[in-house]
This record gives sequence, C-alpha cells and structure tokens, in this order.
Amino acid sequence: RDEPTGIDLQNAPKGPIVLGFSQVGAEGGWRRANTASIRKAAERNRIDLNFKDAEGDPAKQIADVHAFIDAKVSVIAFAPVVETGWGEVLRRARGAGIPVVLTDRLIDEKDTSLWASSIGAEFASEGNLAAIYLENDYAGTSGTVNVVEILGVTGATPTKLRAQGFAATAAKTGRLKIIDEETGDWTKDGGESAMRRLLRRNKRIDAVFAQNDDMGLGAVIALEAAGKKPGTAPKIVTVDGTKAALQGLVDRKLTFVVECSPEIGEPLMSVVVDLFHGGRVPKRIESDKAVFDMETAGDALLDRTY
Ligand code: GYE
Repeated sequence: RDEPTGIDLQNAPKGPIVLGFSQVGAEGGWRRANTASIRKAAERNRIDLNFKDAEGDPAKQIADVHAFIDAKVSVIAFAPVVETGWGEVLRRARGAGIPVVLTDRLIDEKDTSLWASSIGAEFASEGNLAAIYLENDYAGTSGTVNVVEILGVTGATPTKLRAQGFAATAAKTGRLKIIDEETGDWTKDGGESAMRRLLRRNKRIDAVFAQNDDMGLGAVIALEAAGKKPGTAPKIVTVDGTKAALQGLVDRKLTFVVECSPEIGEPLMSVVVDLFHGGRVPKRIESDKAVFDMETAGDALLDRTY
C-alpha cells in the first residue's frame, strides 16, 4: 500500500521530540505574541522546547543554532534576525541529520534544500495592500501624496519585501510618492525618533507607512508632539495587527493596519512532528492576512489576544 505521508512507522524514532527554536528577540508586540504562540503549541503537542533568544544579534543567533546541533535536538527552527550568514551552520545541521524549519522570515541561500519547510507571511503582498488602501483613500482627489516610510531592521526579510511591495504598487499609478525614509528598528522608541527626524527634513508629509505597528505607534507620539493629527493628517498605515494597533484605529490615530498573524505555533509543531517521524512536509506554509480600518477594528479587537 502507498504510504502517502512518507512516514516509516516501523523505523520511526521514539520520543520525546526536542525542538531547538531560536527567536529574533522581544522587540515588540508581534514578537511577544509569536513567542507565546510557539511556547503554547509546543506544550500542547508535548514537544520539549529548547528556546533561545537571539536578542536581535545575528552572531548570537548563529552561535545558538550551533549549540542546538551540539545538543542533538530532533528539529531546529528559527526566525532569522537577518537573511545572510546561514550557509555554514545549516550545512552542519544537514550533516548531523537535523531537519531545519524557517519561521516568520526567510534566508538568503541559493541551496533551498538547507531547510525542509518555511512558515510565515507573504510580506510583499502586505506592502501591496498598505499602498492599495492608502491610495484608495485618496480616490476622487488629485495631486501627489507625499509618503514617508519607517523601515524595520536592515537586512530582515519583512523590511525588504514590505518596502518592495509598497513601492511596486505605488509606482503603478504614480499617485503615492515616497519622499523619504528612516529606520525605526521595529520598536516604538525607534519609530518615534525616526518620525522626529522625518518631520525635521520634510515640510509636507501626507502619509506615513510604518513597517510595523510598534513603529507606527511611536510615530504617533512624535506627530502629536509636533502638533499634528496622526491618523488624519498625516494618515498612517502599519503592518501586524496587534491589539495596541487596533486600539489605535479605534482611537483614530492610525488609518489602516495590515494584519500579519504571529500565531504560527500550531502549524510549526505539526511540521516538527512530521519531520521527526520522517514524513513529507510542505515546503511553504503561508499565514493569513486581512486589512483593518477605523471602522472594522472594533470588532476584531474583541477577540484579539495579543
Ligand atoms: O512585523 C515585526 C517584528 O518578522 C513579521 O518582525 C515579523 C516582523 C513584525 O519585529 O513587528
């Protein structure tokens, strides 16, 4: 009989399954929710979680993955701080027979056989959506819309792809013009100081595209301190969909929020279990998305847990 899952039940290894998971850090609301989802799902699936926090440091993260190999964990998963630098350690994991799963973000390696599966969001389309909603908001008016962008950490997949998606959509009609950008390092404080610098350099800012909620909420503080009315002038669009951002929409301080779900714990554990038993897993698992505005945020807020 065909064995569609590829699992060899006779020779399946005995548990417990040990998952070495390396997290980016604890930079904001999305990340904390992502960690909570992974911890909860590991517990529910009776998987021993060896959790390490890279604290935003790419070198520490690679050292942590080496430590997982030394500890002979069953499966390694990680959310890369940046895309580069992964070849050597992942070849070592492959040599040791330990399957690898990428979560949330991607890596810059040509040899895609270095990882068994990746689970996360389509970041470019989040950028597309941010631009589409913003542009639609100006329907029936004319003239260019001056947009400033607050970027995440340089070298991270969502920083690159959200920017690319936004720019590609904006270029189609030429209505939205990205006049300046600053990095806000994914944090609220970083977003606030980025916005202050952008305000100093730019006379007319019609809209802000903040690549995550925390930076957008930081920008609100800087804009209010400068006597502006964030949410209206300028409009602000962010990505993630945390409780704090949905509340920001209800309070009319943000204009649109593109959702990027941090809840990837369950799909991750199901891939880990299948890999442990030698089963086949999908190369790519994509998470859900939606867009909220000032009117729709209230309902979503009711059952948002993060
Ligand atoms: O948008 C941001 C976090 O990689 C999707 O990382 C994630 C991003 C998320 O710091 O809030």
